[in-house]
Amino acid sequence: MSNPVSTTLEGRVAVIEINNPPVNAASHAVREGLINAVLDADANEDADIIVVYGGGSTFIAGADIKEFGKPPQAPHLPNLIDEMEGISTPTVVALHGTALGGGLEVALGSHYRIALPTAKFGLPEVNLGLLPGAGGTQRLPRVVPIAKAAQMMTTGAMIGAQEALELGLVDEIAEGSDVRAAGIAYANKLLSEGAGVRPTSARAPSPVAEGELDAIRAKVSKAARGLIAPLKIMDAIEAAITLPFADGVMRERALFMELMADDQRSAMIHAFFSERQVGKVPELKSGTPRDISVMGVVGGGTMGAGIATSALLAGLEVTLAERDTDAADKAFATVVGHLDGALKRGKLNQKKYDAIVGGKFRTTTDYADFADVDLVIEAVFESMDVKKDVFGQLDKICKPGAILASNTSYLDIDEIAAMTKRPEDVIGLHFFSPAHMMRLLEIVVGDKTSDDVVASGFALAKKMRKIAVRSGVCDGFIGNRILNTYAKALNGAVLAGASPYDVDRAMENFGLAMGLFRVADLAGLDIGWANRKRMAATRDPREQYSEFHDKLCELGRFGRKTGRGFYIYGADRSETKDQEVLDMIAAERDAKGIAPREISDQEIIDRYMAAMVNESAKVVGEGVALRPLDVDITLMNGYGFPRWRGGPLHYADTVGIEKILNDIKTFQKEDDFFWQPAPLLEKLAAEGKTFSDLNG
Ligand code: 3H9
Repeated sequence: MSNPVSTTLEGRVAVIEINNPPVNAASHAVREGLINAVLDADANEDADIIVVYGGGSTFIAGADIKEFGKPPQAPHLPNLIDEMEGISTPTVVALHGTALGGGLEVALGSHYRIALPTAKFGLPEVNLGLLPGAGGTQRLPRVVPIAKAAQMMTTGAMIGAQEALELGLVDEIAEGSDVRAAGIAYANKLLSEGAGVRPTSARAPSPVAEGELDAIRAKVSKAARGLIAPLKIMDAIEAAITLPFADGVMRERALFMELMADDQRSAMIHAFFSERQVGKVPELKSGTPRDISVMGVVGGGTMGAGIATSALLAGLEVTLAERDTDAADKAFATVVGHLDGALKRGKLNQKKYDAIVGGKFRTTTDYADFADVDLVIEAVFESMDVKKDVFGQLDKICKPGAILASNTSYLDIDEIAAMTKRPEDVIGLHFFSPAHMMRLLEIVVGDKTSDDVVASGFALAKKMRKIAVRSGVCDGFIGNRILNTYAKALNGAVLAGASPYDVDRAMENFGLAMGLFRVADLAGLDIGWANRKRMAATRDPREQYSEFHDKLCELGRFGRKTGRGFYIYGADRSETKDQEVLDMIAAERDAKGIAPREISDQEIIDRYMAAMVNESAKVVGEGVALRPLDVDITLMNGYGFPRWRGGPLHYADTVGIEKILNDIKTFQKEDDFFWQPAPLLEKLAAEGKTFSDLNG
């Protein structure tokens, strides 16, 4: 392999360029090339100072994640950085793009740092279940205040050049956009000032006030929710404060190796690569995205307003239709409310905000205003008849080539498309609520949807900064179909003896932010009720149907919005369990002749996971999801499945497919209609294969 690191001499400055596209990851070849280049420059009598920079669009964006899990090859990054720091020739890094992880650690090991104004810095290892393992946990607390170091490392958040300058993380911000020239100019300036080496490791750690570290640790522990890396990072920071540098580095190493060996690390790296893989779908090779700059939205409820906001934030022009002026005004106010929030959070600047409220966003009561839109998305009531009517009208009004999209979360896109004379232009774009916040977007491809339209959907998702997952047509698509199945399994656990509160506790301890019943209360119990009514006529009589959700709805208990659901909600945002709910469930058990038994939290999770993995395997086996990773991304980004567990199918690989299959067979004894193993699950078990083998 050719050397990705090259050196040129500019006067007395040895200029070292790293060239390992796309992100200059510190692969083995980069590490080897860099250490050789630095040592050669140090030995070169014609070089008085060294500049290191990244070729292309960025400095080093971190260690090469693809090498993780393989036997490590010397030179190792921590040793390389120690050696760089220890040479007698002053070293400058010139930073642009994103100096992340191991890249920022290389910068911290250099004697001086200059950055372009657009450069960003971060130690995002925590997002991969890791800690900065090349001296970062020991050097950063010697440069920036302890609280800032902890925040950067435990959240992985990036900072900009100006903040880095104020913190002393960089010494200067350069003018212009030529990082190489900036590095050389700064090196010459340092030479003229007679600057010498300035090892970070020789500096004292930033001061820490009495009790400060404990307070930070308590905050980090609360936010970690099952993730182990943040607290290990705190251990490493404590070592930076209390131990000599060399001992602190050894402690960092030991903690890093612990995390490296943990399942959380492989789960989060699976999540990282899957997020990049999920957008690679066959239609992108054959299809050409259409230009989408003007969008129509039908319906200004929670979903429609959220979708409109998301499109406006992405720079599109939006016309939203409602049935009358009052509803249109209300939708306008909702969207403006969202935009106000975005303005406050710095997601939108004043100029763009003014342009949006000043005309880029319009409401109407007449579909005729959709005549020139590039894409129109319907977000009306979830009823096939209503949707068919809307699509029939849109077909007549929208210009040729306009994309007609539905935000349905369950209904058959092919049946909707059949209402138009252009089924090839019809697609499902299933946003998640609140649509301007949630990152997931299911792109539902109908039988006749053209490749160009699919490619357009993915391009739109990118513009909106959404994670798009391709789904085939089935009831509920990937996400809601799987949700419905594990909800049935958990309702089954309740009928068998658990309480809804037991289920929520078990799920939350497993890592979800909210259990099934809390989520149902938040979303509104009437949504599931309407859906169950829709399905009632086709429900198999062999299904064990739990009635307690419907009973609550019949009492007008729709969840949070009515103050009562599975929980009772107080005006002070309090939430209490309700004996009435437990009595109602007990009555249902009596009526069904079920003698309740003790259900452990472990059994609740086993049921939840077995049902979820089994349905996921059906979704993959039937081709509704392209690959197991598409399911994992959907559940992690739309249904609160903990990222550090890597999604249900990564989880299945981790605990073993045999274990899942055995659980299904155990539960089958109780209800052999519901618990039928997916053919794909049985096939993988028989062949000794994993879901990961199907990810390609
Ligand atoms: C670390 O440094 C550990 C050390 O502390 C200790 C070591 C001892 N390696 O995201 P994009 C690929 S841990 C390998 O689409 P963007 C990526 O998969 C590391 N590959 O671009 C994709 O490939 P493909 C700490 C990597 O412009 C392509 O590059 N660092 C790596 O939207 C483009 O990526 C991090 O965690 C990598 N490190 O965003 C940073 N990074 O084209 C992780 C990217 O085949 N990276 N690739 O799909 C990022 O956050 C973003 O990629 C970045 C660019 C912001 C850099």
